[in-house]
Amino acid sequence: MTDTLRTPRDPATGGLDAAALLDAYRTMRTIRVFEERLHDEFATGDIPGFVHLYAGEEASAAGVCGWLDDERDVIASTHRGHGHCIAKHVDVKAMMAEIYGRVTGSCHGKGGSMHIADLSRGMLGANGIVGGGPPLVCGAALASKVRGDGGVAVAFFGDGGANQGTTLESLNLATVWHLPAVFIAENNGYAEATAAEWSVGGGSVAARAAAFGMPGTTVDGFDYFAVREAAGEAIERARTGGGPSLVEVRLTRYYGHFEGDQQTYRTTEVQRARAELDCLLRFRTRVTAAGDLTAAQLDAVDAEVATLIEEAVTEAKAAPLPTAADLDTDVYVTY
Ligand SMILES: Cc1ncc(C[n+]2csc(CCOP(=O)(O)OP(=O)(O)O)c2C)c(N)n1
Ligand SMILES: [Mg+2]
Repeated sequence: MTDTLRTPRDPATGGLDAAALLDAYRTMRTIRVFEERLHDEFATGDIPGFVHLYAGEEASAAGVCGWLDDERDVIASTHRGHGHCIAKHVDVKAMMAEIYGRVTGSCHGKGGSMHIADLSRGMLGANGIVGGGPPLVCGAALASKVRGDGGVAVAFFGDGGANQGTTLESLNLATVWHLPAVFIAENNGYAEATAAEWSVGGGSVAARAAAFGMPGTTVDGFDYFAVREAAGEAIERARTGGGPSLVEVRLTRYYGHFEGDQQTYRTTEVQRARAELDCLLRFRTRVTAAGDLTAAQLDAVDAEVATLIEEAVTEAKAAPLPTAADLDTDVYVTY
């Protein structure tokens, strides 16, 4: 039960081979470009509903989900869910179409940004209810435990979500039921405009783990390798019957709480984070300095991702909207 800032065991590149490193970079880069493009597209007025961007936080989704498989492991996400979806292999074009409200979307255009879900990838859903994910994860983890399939369920939530009763009840239940669950608190310093420094009693989400009898740790969320190591320990513990863990990932969101947020509550922190801490830049520096990947290999991923996102937007805009006849479908699950 520690609350120390972790550094990776292997100071270079986490012991990953070139293919795994490229995969991790591709995930983070896809999230970044997806979000930056959405930032631009939202400003045109073509996207319905609310959009909360995850840019800046990529190392968390990639560092955690890199340990999970699509069949037996599940995640529950938040209102800021695009990064989690991409890292859990939800189809990027279907996500874009969903955000545009098109029938080709992950949920046939009926969910939008905050309700993207894909059970075939173990993605239980983004969630408009702050603190809504942790109880779902307790249920999913219990199901895995009963089935004995070795599956792990992971809940992502924010510093604001960490103060919700549902999250604290879930931490308790996960311990009492000794569940294969992992709780990832993404502390980006704010819940809407409210500073975590003010609203998180005790100052540390990770320290709360001790009250529920589970390990808690805090990790630098700009460092992909540090997140990967901390999450790997927690996921391994869950998978091998060791019960739940809590990992607090400290990071910064690059855009406002929602698209349109004037951000009057902060000044230079984003500029500093982008220039000095950025997870993609740090990853690039680390892997090229270690000689594990070349700049050309990373540039090739950048080009591949740029094409994917361009196609995703073009195809989403060209896809049809749901019709009135679609209103009655997908409302209830039929067994
Ligand atoms: C139960 C509930 N209460 C309040 C809200 C309004 N709300 C939406 S996002 C948000 C802040 C969440 O902050 P945090 O959990 O830190 O996530 P972040 O936005 O920083 O990723 C609030 C209060 C909500 N959606 N659901
Ligand atoms: Mg927050």
